[in-house]
Amino acid sequence: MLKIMDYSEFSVRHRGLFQNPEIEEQIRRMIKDIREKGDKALFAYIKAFDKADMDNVEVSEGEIEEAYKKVEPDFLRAVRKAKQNITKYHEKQRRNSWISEEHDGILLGQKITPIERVGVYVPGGTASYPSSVLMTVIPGRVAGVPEIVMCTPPAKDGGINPYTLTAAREAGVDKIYKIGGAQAVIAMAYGTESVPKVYKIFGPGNIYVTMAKRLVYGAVDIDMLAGPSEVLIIADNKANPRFIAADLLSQAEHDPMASSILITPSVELAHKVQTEIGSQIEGLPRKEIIRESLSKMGAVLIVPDIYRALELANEIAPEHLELQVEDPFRYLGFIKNAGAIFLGEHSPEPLGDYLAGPNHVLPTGGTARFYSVLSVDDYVKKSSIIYYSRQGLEEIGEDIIKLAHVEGLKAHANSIEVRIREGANSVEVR
Ligand code: HSO
Ligand code: ZN
Repeated sequence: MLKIMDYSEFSVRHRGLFQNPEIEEQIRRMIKDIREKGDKALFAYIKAFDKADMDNVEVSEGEIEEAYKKVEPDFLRAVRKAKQNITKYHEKQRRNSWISEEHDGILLGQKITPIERVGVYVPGGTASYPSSVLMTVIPGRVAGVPEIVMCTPPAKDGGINPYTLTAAREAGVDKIYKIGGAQAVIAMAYGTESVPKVYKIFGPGNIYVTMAKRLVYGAVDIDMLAGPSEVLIIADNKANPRFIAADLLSQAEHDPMASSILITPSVELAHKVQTEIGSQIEGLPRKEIIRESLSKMGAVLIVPDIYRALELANEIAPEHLELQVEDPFRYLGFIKNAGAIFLGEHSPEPLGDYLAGPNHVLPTGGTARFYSVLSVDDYVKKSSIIYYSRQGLEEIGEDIIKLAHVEGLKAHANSIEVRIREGANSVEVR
């Protein structure tokens, strides 16, 4: 099910964005509808797709209290521990505004302002992960975002997964709406009578949600377009095949299109991992998904040495990269493209999914070449601050005027001239 091959036989699969003109057209129509008719259109979509009680899309305090009664105490304990670690890690990312004095009374700086209101989408069903609620909400709280709203689809009985609800409350979500799918994204992007407009939308979702995020981008910002999970493990001959098999299986269980790849110079290890996978998979409830994922997207690649493995990893640019090799820190400098890097045999990928502290929202599909892991930076804006004294402006004024003239922008030049040239242009100088 997991093919062993020489690395030269492997070509990086195209993992580009899913294109679907029909879905795109459908979502465009929904956008037009909800923008024009607000709640009236939104409620019609909720009725059609979410089957929820339309008079009341906002989750009440009572529902949250009920959810707390349903979840196990050790779930809450784990969520609180995760919250602590995630908060602590993200606090280190917080940037301060700064202002610095140049010469001649010139002050330059950068002001950091949290985005005023953000929206988080949380999928329903089996892909409803409380851990993703924490990962998308906590960095916003750390950044100082004043208002965080969340949308998640209700179950058939109109209720919401109690794990999602309690995780949302623990993470600090202000308002929760029972809306799923593309209509949730569109409502948050444009605002309706019952859903406030947000300025940025975070969180994963199915193809409809992802397409809606793509199409509302510009009207609002979005975090990124999430694709199926990926893990790439680089291992040497001393690595533990049981650990490696377990980690490959862990990502494969996410999605039939998830990709789990092992790269190693050791043919012996490759065979041991294959055997381990065969025995470990038997105990896994999602083995059908895993089988499909491993046979379609999985591979074991044999390379001449670890350096060739690292080159290949840079080419693939995986979401998660594990280095199960001796002295993994040695290779850190060679890694250019990876969303998250896990070092050593006791740092498995699921550690990062839940509790280590760093974010688990990561670039997929090779986008680790240019995108970063979700961070506090994604929840703030930066404004530049400029203060010049007259003397400071005089010193560089002629250069500005020159550049303005070259660009054919006389009014730009004038704005400087009226300040530094007495009586210039007969505009009154204050
Ligand atoms: N590994 C996923 C995140 C996740 N795993 C959530 C479990 N829960 C991101 O690729
Ligand atoms: Zn995972």
